[in-house]
Amino acid sequence: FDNAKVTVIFVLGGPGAGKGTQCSKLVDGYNFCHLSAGDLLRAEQNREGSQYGDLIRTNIREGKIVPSYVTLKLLEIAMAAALKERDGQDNGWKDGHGRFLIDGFPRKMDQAELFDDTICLSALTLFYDTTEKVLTDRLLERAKTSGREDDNLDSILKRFRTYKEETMPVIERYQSQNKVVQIDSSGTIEQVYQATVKVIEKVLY
Ligand code: UP5
Ligand code: MG
Repeated sequence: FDNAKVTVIFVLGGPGAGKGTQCSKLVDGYNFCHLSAGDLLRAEQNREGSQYGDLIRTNIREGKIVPSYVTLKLLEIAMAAALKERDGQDNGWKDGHGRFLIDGFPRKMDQAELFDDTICLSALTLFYDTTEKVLTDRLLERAKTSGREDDNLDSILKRFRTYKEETMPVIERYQSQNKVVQIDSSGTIEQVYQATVKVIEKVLY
C-alpha cells in the first residue's frame, strides 16, 4: 500500500479500554474503514472451511496472540477489499486514497515489524489508557450479553498479562518514534470521544 495515499491509525489499549466503541464513532464522523483484528479473527474462526478455526479459538480463550501470519493476511485482504470497494467515493477515498483504523493490532513486536515492512507505515497510534479495575468492570458487564468466549475472569486475567508483556513494548516502540497519543479512557464514552476528535482533526487536516 502506498504510504502517501493510505492513512493508517493503530488503536491500542488494554482489553475493554473502549477501542471498538471509539472506532465506531470515528467511522461515522470521518469515513474511516474500521478493521478490528479481533473481529477479523473471530469471523475467520467461524468461517466454514477455515483451516485456522481451532488455532484462533484456543489462542483467544487463553488470551494469547494468534500467529502473526494469520492476522496479517486477514488485515491485508480486508484493506485491499475496502480500497477496491470505496474507490471513487468522494469522501477521502479517491484514487487509491483511504483511511484505516486498525483496532487491537499490532499487539506483539513481530506483528508491528511485519506490518511496517510489508504493508505500510502507520501515521499514528491512539493509545487508550485506564486502570485494570475499570477494564475488568467493563468486561464483566459486557460478558452478560457479548457471548465472547474470552469475557470471563480467567481469560480476562490472561489477556491483561499478554497485554503488559507483549503489547506495551509495541506501544513503547511507537512512542520512541513520537507516533503515540495517549488518551485517558476512564471517562464517559462521550468524554473520551471528544479527546479523540481533537487528535484526529490534527492528523487529518
Ligand atoms: N465501554 C467502552 N467505553 C466505555 C466508557 N468510556 N465508559 C463506560 N463503558 C465503556 O468496550 C468494552 C466494553 O466497555 C463495552 O461493553 C463498551 O460498551 C464499554 P470496547 O469498545 O468493546 O473495548 P475494546 O477495547 O474494543 O475491548 P476488547 O474486549 O475488544 O479488547 P481486546 O483487545 O481484549 O479484544 P480484541 O478483540 O482486540 O482481541 C481479542 C483477542 O483476539 C486477543 O486477546 C487475542 O487472543 C486475539 N488477537 C490476536 O491474536 N491478534 C491480534 O492482532 C488481535 C487479537
Ligand atoms: Mg474490541
